[in-house]
Amino acid sequence: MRVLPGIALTVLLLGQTALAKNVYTVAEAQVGDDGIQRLEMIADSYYFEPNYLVVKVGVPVELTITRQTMLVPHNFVLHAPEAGIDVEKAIETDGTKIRFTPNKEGKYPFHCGKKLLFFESHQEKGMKGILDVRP
Ligand SMILES: [Cu+2]
Repeated sequence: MRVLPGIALTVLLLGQTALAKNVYTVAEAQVGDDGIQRLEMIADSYYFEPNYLVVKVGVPVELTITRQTMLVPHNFVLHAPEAGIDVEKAIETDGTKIRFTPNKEGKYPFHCGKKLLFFESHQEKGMKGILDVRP
């Protein structure tokens, strides 16, 4: 009977490894009638979904991120001042809106900056993604 907890732990670890793989889910923003391109993203433990966001350069972006976890805090960090983006904001369960206008094409990584004590950071667990600014 003492083997069983070991098996359960192994399955759990395998599950976390699978989540941490670099698998991208792509979402491309659509520009609304008001000239704003909108995207929605979920923040869960420990990933963003979608995690590859495609936006147009020079058009205001409104990104709504919703946290799926009640107890685990998450945030959104994207420092790309060269592209006019410099964001570090806590993500709430009722949806946090992040607004910026990307002014330079390129691929800019974002991540969750949270970390609990001596554990791996959320970013190391797979909580990261790419903002792809296109013409
Ligand atoms: Cu996080």
